[in-house]
Amino acid sequence: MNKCRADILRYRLPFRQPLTFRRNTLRERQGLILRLYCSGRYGFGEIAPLPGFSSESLDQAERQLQAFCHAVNSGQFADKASLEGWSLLPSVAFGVESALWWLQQDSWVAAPAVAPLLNGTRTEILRRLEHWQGAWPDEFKLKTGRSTLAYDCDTLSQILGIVPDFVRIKLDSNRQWSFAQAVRLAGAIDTTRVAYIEEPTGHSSEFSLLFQQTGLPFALDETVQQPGYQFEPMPGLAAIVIKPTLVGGLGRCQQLVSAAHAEGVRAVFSSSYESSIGLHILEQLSAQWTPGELPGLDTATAFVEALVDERIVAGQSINVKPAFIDKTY
Ligand code: OSB
Ligand code: MG
Repeated sequence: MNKCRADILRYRLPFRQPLTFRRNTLRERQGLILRLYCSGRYGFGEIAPLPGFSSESLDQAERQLQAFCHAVNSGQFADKASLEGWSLLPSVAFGVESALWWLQQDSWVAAPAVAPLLNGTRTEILRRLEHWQGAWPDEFKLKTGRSTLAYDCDTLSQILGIVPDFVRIKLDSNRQWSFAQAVRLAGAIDTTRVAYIEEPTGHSSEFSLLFQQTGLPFALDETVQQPGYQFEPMPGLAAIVIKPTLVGGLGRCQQLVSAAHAEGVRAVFSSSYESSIGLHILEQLSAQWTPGELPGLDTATAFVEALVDERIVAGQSINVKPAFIDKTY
């Protein structure tokens, strides 16, 4: 890595509508793009801690990324092994490791199909499904736990009345229900049409009990993003959701994928509302490491515009739209 250069671009990307991530309402997403240039090739990474979900702030991540860039630019960064002593923050580990991984990629595989997010009001969701054009995806994702239980059950059954029989729904409660509410939800819906429910109640120790009592399979999301999480099979565990910006480095993500697959559990990559550069990396990781899986990457439409319009070519540089550049250094 002797002749490498590293620089940073800080972006601000407005959302179409303000989004709330656990008590944090955001009008725009802010993040950093790391650009590495080594032996005539470019590699990119994205570092964008998500307020409410990431433990580190953007400023903390920026300081650590600047130290990394300084090490690269002053020739003190020999190779990937030099990262060992760094104890990088999760978002920085993801950004740095993916930029190094990007440098090794000669071409891209086809982008995966994603599980479309059913967001907006119930009327908007149903109208969208009634006018669905073309092929149906195997799975959709629906957030629950934001309204009453009865309302959520009703929305789900109306959705199931429109989509073909083979389509299954991923539910996501973000730990909103009590155990008793989750049992009632499972009793009121056709659980065979539900692929799984992410984090149904406040305590992950309850999820298997919920499955044993109701047959409703679950997925771990928030649990997986916690620092010390170690994969272990659990009764009813259908999938682990991997958000690399929150989990950290690619090595750790790959270990989680292998550990889950070894036990026949799905591993599903999911976004933390990264820009189109981060999303491109997540699509590639999903297509390459979990082929055939429908990742949770239907988040690009949350933004007014994409950070990048042009096709992303392996090894080549990327023109970020100037309107969204806060600063470069
Ligand atoms: O609850 O899964 C979540 C994005 C950021 C933070 C939390 C979540 C999400 C998503 C991403 O839902 C989209 C998806 O997984 O389909
Ligand atoms: Mg989730």
